[in-house]
Amino acid sequence: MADSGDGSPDLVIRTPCIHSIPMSKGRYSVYLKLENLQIPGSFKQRGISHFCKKAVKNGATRFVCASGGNAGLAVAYSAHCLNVPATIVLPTTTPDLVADKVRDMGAIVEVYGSVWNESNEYAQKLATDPGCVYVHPFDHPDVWEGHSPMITEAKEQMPCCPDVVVTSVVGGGGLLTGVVQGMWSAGWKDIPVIAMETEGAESYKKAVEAGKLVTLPAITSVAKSLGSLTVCAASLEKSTQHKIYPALVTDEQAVGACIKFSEDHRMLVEPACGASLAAVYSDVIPRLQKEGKLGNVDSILVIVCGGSAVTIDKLQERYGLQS
Ligand code: PLV
Repeated sequence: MADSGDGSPDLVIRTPCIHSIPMSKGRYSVYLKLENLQIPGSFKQRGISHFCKKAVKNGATRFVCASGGNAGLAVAYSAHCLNVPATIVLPTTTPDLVADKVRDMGAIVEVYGSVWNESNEYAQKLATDPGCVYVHPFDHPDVWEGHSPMITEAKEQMPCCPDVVVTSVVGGGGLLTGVVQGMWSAGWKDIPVIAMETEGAESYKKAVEAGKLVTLPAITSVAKSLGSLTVCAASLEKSTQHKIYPALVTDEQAVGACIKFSEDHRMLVEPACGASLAAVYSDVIPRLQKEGKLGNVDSILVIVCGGSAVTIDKLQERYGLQS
């Protein structure tokens, strides 16, 4: 494994940032930061591996994480590379496919709770032994710090500054927090962010509207990886410091965007990521322009956050939405 320059193994790929010709279609230039190409399948690898490396330096001998799936895969992969055992607690909604992938990476899987928040309470109880470190999938400064270089890399890779950055923030809001931190490091403080959620998982939009954290009664969207009932306080705070526009798409639009993306770019991503792609494939940008939130848009940077809970069959069945 390559060395990251400080003697520790390099667990993160410098992903490509490509100009999408099919998604641009002459309206605006769409650039895609392909975080789906991280080895465990999502952007989570950035923040989680950064957290895990620091924890090992500080004496961690075991990791425990509760995850909707993608954070668990990132912990399992990072732990494997760092030679540390890991236990991943998955909610019952996590598909077997993802549980198997976590096991393949050498981690122990425990299935507990119908929603991430319940799995998380259980994981925190497991992590009380000395040396055992609980890895939070989205609410930790090291996680945000690890996510942020995706933006500074994109700045080096793009021929121009984008007029807007699109990201699927939600779940816990860790990705959004890291993206905004990266934008500040890149000198992109004035560039707005569109924070995409699906209807039924809109814990961020609700929090921004209320000006305080809001706990949803349940996640009713198919975008289960976005499924934290409450976002982290840091992501809400960012909305007071940066132009962040929460926007919603339907499950149908998110799944439709995954299908279109597979045709346009020959890659499979989860509906959690489809929510961001749907910002381009559906009418989110003109809608925000009409509301006076966005000005002229010539170029867009979309964070393709990825996700492993997807198969060709699931996409063909449209995640059961038509039945
Ligand atoms: N996934 C979390 C859910 O936390 C997890 O445990 O894997 N896009 C994808 C593909 C994701 O998997 C997630 C979160 C997000 C976006 C949202 O990221 P966050 O949580 O940092 O806002 C409950």
